[in-house]
Amino acid sequence: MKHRLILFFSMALLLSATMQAAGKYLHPAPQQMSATGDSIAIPTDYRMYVFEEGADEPALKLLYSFLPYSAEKAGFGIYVGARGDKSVKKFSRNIPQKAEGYYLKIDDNNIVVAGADRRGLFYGVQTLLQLVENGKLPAVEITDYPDVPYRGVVEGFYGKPWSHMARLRQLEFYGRNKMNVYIYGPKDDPYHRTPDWRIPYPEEEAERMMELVQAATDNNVIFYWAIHPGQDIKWNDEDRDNLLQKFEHMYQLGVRGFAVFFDDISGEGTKADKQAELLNYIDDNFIQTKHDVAPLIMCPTEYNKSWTKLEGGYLATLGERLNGDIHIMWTGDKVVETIDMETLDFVNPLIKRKAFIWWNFPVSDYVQPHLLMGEVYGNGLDIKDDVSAFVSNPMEYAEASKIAIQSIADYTWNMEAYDSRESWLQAIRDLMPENAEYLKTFVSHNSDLGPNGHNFQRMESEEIAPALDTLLNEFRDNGTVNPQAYEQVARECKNIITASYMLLTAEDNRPLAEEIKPWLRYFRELGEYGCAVLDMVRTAADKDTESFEAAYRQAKALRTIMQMTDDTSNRDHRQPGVKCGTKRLLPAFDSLFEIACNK
Ligand code: LOG
Repeated sequence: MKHRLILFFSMALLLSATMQAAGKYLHPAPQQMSATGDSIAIPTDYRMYVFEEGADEPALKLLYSFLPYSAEKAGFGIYVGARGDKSVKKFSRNIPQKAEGYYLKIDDNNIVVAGADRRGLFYGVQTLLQLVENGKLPAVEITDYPDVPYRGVVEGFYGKPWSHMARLRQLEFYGRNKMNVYIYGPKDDPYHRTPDWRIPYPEEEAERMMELVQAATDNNVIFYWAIHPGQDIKWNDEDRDNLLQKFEHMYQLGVRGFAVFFDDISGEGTKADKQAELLNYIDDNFIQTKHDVAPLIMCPTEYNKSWTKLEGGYLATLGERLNGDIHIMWTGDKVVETIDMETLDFVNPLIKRKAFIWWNFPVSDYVQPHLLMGEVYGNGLDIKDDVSAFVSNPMEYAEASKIAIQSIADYTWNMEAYDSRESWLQAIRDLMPENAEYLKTFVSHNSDLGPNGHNFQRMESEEIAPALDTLLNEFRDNGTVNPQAYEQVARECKNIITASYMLLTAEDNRPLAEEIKPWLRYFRELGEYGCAVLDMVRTAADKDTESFEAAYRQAKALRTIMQMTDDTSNRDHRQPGVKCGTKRLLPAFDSLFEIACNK
């Protein structure tokens, strides 16, 4: 009995340790996962049962990049396929009845990756790769599928469109994070919008477009190309054919997903009945006749609740007239707002379908001096059955946007398991594995938007905020310095300085370091300013006039330098400049400066 108990407990310990090992690397979190025993060494001698030898299939390419060799007579079996394939027939009962789902099992004798469809298989292989740790694989059984059918990104911001390289990096990143759509629609691409939407891309751009489509295919992402014709479209046959010709040109380049955006326009183009007529025509005569094209997506002119004029009947007209298979985008109660059941209860009955969420985060085109790299929180965890899609509109800084995008991937895959903080920390580690601590310091103070027209706010500098408050209050009220709070703030200022130069020279993600360079400079100056202000506080409390004078002059000089950096960096924007730590750090330092001067 005693032995059995010991055995039982050690088994239980073992299992929970394996669970942790398995869970640690898995994001998005799988719907169901159980550890079934000890880990196994990655097999070197195995027989691969593949659905189609040599098939040009992303899931197989990914698998072969990791397990290239197959022995005819080996005992260990690797079964790979999707529902209906002979290779995984034995496991068909285990495959979830959900689009893009998969069943994954690893034990002493077999590895099974069985998808509900080809994309599900690809996701199963992605999970398998994520499970690898130090040449081992945990024994697990996973049944997994996404909560939201379409998950991804709409490159739909104003400002400098992403570079070709940035987009290629994004598409690979979406594949790894189980996102399945990328919608191309940068406002500042002239061929996307008025007046050049009618004109085909020049050769060089067309070639790049083809490369993007290929990269999307390799990563199992649907590449959508969006057109934005509303500001000058004429509701006549000529412009209808112009639009179809442009779509045909994009189809020839390999595009198999199409969208039409009518946001941010005025005049004739905003008419719901005309928009619906055009879209149905495109749907009937292009999307449906091609047979290999994804469902049409449209962005309405009234794309959020605050802009909806119910009496005008705009959304109701779209809801009634648009073909049932056309998706309608929605940004929520406002242009920029988190998404909850209430906004869906408002819009879904009007448009007579589930809204396709265009989430305006972390887009920063209306607060360009700020980087939005904080936690992704505030969206309802109960909306999975009421949306057809959830895509993020990012910042023009592609790498910096990945923190939010990764969390949106986690959220849209498995809402119930979503933990904004854990997801954020994991995204930081993934983005800069060797400098994660420094990056965390940086992004902790780069998340709020400052005052803005959409009145959207995010938390910032949460960890240091209590110490800042204590220091400030005691110094203001009693002229005393709280030693613990002082120590904590002083340490944070040093961390800020260290983080800024470590990130400036970081090699584990050069594109990110380049994007955030102006902010890193300002960030270091902010840390230095904080140190000088703390010196002022300490010397003022000690009534050490001479040292106070020196600290005061330094702090003042540093504040001037910060202003100079703000005034000269990041100029090519409608709202130029750089800002960091505007929610808590900078106001606290400025207040301490003022109070110290008056002591
Ligand atoms: C634009 C979008 C822009 C975003 C944030 C939509 C549907 N359209 O107000 O291009 O990036 O807001 O500024 C928008 O959101 N208009």
